[in-house]
Amino acid sequence: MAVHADLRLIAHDEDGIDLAFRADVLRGLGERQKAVPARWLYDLAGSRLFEDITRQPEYYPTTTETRLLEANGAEIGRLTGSDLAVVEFGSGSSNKTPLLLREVAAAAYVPVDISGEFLRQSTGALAGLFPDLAIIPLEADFLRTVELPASVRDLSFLGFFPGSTIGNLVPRRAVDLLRSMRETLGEGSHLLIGIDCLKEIDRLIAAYDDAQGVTAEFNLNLLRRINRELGGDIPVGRFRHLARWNADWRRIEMHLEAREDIDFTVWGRSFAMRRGETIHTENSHKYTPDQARLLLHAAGWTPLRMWSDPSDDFLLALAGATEERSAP
Ligand code: AVJ
Repeated sequence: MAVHADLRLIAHDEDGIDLAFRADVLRGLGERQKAVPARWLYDLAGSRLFEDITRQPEYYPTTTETRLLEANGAEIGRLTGSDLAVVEFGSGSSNKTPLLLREVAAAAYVPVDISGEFLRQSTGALAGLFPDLAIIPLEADFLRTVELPASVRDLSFLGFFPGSTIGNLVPRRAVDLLRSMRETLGEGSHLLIGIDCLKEIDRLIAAYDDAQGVTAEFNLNLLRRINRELGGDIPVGRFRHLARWNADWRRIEMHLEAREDIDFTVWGRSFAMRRGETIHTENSHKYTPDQARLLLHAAGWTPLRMWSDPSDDFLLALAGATEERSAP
């Protein structure tokens, strides 16, 4: 079946500038600890750089999760039943999707991503692989509740949220997001989610500061994007990529550190940074299996089955949106 043409668009003004991007950048650069939300790392160039990261030997999450999907796909298929609409949140390049679609009884596939351009490019290939599947891409910010297309309303929903993207959010927001997914998918639906686990700090740091410098490029690309889309003059070469462990929050943080005192402007506004000062660009929270279970429960998702690799590097959880009963 053909890919739907009518992508829903997010707000752009007449110059094609993403208003939310501009607001987030100007607000974030004005804060004491400068910060830009991680979602803005994923323009077309950033999404491609991220794909490159997943091929770096230090970045274990992608290979580990892929193996878990391959090894347990048949069981996932049995547990999720038939007449499914698979709704993938933050689908990106949809690399892992064929693995899942091969195993579950999907009639429709609804990839939801903030990068419409990337979405269009990657869903084309899937249409070739699964000619009988209805593919309905939605360009949307999945942090909010998404209205699913009317054409899939009679199907059972399986949410797919791989890659440990949930780790980008602080626990409070992670619970908000999982709740809003429950809202989007409804009672009786399932959620298959990948969550990166807490492990030795050295391995975590290496995964976010690879020897090839791909993660550094991915991070620095944000500055290039700001310059290009928001008329900035940030001297990108005077920044360096930092990956650091925040022990209180149990997360890897990515920062862009000024190597010297720097003045720059964005959208006509002036900003100054002292040497050593940073722009915080991403969090990647790490959870133990027990914490992951609690996170799901807190958002109304009942964990049904959890799979992980022998060294517990990564886990894949299948959860159900079951009716909430008040005790006892
Ligand atoms: C796509 C958010 C899961 O946090 O591991 C990888 C993003 N950033 N290397 C992660 C990322 C730097 C990735 N997620």
